[in-house]
Amino acid sequence: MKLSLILPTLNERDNLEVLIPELLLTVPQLAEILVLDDGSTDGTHEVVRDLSAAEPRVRLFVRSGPPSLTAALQEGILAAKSELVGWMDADLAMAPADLARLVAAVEAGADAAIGSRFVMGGGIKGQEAEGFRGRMKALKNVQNSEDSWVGVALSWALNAAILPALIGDGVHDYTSGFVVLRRDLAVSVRLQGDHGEYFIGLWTELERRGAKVVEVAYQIRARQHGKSKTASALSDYGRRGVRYLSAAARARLQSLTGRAPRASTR
Ligand SMILES: Nc1nc2c(ncn2[C@@H]2O[C@H](COP(=O)(O)OP(=O)(O)OP(=O)(O)O)[C@@H](O)[C@H]2O)c(=O)[nH]1
Ligand SMILES: [Mg+2]
Repeated sequence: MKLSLILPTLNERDNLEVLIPELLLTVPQLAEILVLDDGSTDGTHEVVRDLSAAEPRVRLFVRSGPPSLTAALQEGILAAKSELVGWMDADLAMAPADLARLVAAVEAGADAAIGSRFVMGGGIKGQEAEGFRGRMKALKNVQNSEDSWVGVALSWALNAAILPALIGDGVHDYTSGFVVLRRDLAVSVRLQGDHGEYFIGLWTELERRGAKVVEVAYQIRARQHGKSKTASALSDYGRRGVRYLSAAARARLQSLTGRAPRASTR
């Protein structure tokens, strides 16, 4: 099966120079790489244009309008041409070999394969050993990267405790952001939100429709080049936290109303 891969970018020059050649070498199903950029000023455009001159599978989309990870992904889904569509961060957080494992899971019969940090064999940034102690140690390890341990700890708490309590059982990586799915399915779901919270609405909607969703364990890697676009100040974490909680509440409501019998119009 052929794959259209979306890479959302905001100042990821150094990462793309490594990531795109590695993807092309590692994932034979890759029919196209769509780079959806939001006003990068670090030379990201030049790097992608150079790569696309030598490799027509690489396409650059320069977005206009307010920067938004969710809007960039939505635009990429609509532009994708292959039977499968997928996306991953462009900051080398996800390994190309793991993308190949997601593609294999869909080829084996799933409608969607989600990369999961929270199933056996997966890991959060900096994690070297399984279990609670392994995750605590990860918070220390991540301090040698461009990622903040506070962000990693919040993401862990969200996925392991807060979102399961609000939404109930489902996939284990509620905010994964690493997925391969059938394009017809992707096109039919509207992504909602601004940043990572869109993912909650995506997988809950897939499950509500009865799609076969599988989780594939992977170890996320800490950022080594470029700056994180997620929160750096405490107030930002608060703002983003509210968005995640609203997305969870919306998903919960939709699943409840979706299962309720329709009111009779007679
Ligand atoms: N097009 C576009 N891409 C974005 C935007 N914000 C972030 N990205 C990209 O989305 C991916 C994820 O962004 P990161 O800054 O790594 O944020 P994150 O992975 O959610 O969280 P951390 O890695 O924990 O900071 C990266 O490839 C970014 O370049 C945006 O507004 N527009
Ligand atoms: Mg990242």
